[in-house]
Amino acid sequence: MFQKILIANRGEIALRIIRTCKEMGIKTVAVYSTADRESLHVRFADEAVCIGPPSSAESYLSVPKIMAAVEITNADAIHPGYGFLAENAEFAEICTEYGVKFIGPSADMIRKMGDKITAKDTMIKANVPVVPGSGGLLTNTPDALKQAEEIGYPVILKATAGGGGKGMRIVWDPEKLEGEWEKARAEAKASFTNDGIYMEKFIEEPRHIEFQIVGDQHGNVVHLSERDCSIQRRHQKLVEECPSPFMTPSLRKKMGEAAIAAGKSINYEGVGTVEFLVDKHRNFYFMEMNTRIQVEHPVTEEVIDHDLIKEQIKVAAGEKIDGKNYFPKMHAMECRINAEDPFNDFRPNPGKITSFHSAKGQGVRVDTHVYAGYTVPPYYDSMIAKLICKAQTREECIRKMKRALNEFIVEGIKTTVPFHKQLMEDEDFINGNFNTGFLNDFVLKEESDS
Ligand code: MV4
Repeated sequence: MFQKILIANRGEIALRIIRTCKEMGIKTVAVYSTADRESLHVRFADEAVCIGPPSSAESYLSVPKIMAAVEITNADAIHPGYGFLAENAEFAEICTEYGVKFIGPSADMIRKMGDKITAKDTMIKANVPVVPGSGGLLTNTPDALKQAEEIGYPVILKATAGGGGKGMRIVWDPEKLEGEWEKARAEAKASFTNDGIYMEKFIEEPRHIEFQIVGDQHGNVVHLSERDCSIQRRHQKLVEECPSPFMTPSLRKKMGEAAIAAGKSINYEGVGTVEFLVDKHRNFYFMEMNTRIQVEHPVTEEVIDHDLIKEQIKVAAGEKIDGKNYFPKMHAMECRINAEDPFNDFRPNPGKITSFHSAKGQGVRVDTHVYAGYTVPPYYDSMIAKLICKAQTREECIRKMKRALNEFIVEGIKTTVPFHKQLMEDEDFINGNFNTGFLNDFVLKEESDS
């Protein structure tokens, strides 16, 4: 087992990782930018190293600075968390060259899933259903028009280097194809420096359902059931839950098998997430695979009663997993509390938190790095807390979430709490009647002062 883990991240996830390390008897090293001096991850780690100014590029994304911190503290493993360097294949490679274990899959696995055309080809070979489409890169307009004709409109153009919605364009008729491809290419070039675009059938009103998987170094891959992440806005998830209200035992069996096949096809090591689009007929299609721990991992932890960070560290150290799939014993739901103004287009709203009272009580979990007096810096993402509730049924879980949201008090900055309160009262949400388009039509009511 590792002696000392350096956490190459900040915020709630850094704290989350430190907690598990302590329980496992592993020493921890925090790294921080000058904007994060007062952060709890810095206080709770055994050691902390300042790695630069607020800008991510010069701190949390700086490989030389992180490797220097490894050098001076003698850490034998690096946990990348999510975001920042978590899916950077070059970083994983450099860790290996340095003789420090990157807690996650190999550079090769990250690369295979990072390029979306390669990922799709890999899934086709593994018999995992993918969205109908040509698969290959678009090369010229006549050929693109021919492909679209074969697939049938509407089609969607996606960047092969993309993911998470960047560089996507929907095309409804042939006249628009050339222009939209042009725009997709420009967007992809600016975001990823790779302007490769591919085409697939546009699935209308899909649900986003993802499967948590774990693979060990001995070739075992299991799934830990699904999370429904359909409640999102501009590709930012706001609520995730397990079980999905749309799930059935037979669909879970089929999707779980597909997720395992996806993992096995690349000999996957670590925790990972296989994302699927699910249409109204319960056809499912591989969308992408995330080769990291995700923000919403607590939803799975609560329903299966296991620590996923601990599993991640154990498989990174070479331990075998037990080879069983896990199924939800409870219902769990997570609301992301962001420092954003939901009444003003979810504009980021950093600043000083003057008072903070977390929700508490049976079945309530809050993962957060903030406290009264903490200043949310403007440089990083705006999530300040994750409120996770669990109960025997979805109905009870929503009741508990409403109760917890009502006692969750954050003053000094605006947050997404009022949005979540209204969502929990929405009839379609309560009935599980939603897809990824749900928030496009969701109208927030102005708050009364009562
Ligand atoms: C799609 C799609 C419909 N059809 N692909 C969005 C993020 C990126 N991972 C892929 N995404 C989508 N791909 C086909 N062929 C609809 C989306 C999509 C979406 C997917 C999951 C969650 C929210 C979404 C919101 C809009 C569009």
